[in-house]
Amino acid sequence: MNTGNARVTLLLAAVLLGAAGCAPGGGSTASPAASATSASAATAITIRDFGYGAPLVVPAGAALTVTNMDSAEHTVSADDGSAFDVEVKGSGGTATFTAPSKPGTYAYHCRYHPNMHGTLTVR
Ligand SMILES: [Cu+2]
Repeated sequence: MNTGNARVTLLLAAVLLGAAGCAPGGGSTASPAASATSASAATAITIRDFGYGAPLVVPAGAALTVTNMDSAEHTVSADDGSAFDVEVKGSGGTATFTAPSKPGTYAYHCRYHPNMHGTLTVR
């Protein structure tokens, strides 16, 4: 009888150890780095094929980076003429500007190509 009980105890211990060993492997699914990357991309404008891309929503006073993938030089110029106005050299050139501190929707254009239009929303 004593010997039998000892075998049962050993079996239980083995099962418990096995279950505990499995737990850490099943828990590693989250990847927080992905969300951090998309958050920083929200303050970037990429000009491509004479377009500014999707409308952008940024916090007031955010630092914005503009990258110009076209060969032509472009500008990011607020339609109101004063909120922001930067030139961006072509072929991967970059420029930075500060989003307005006053919340609102700011339409902008390219001074060289008046058919280019974009929208920046400040919250
Ligand atoms: Cu342009």
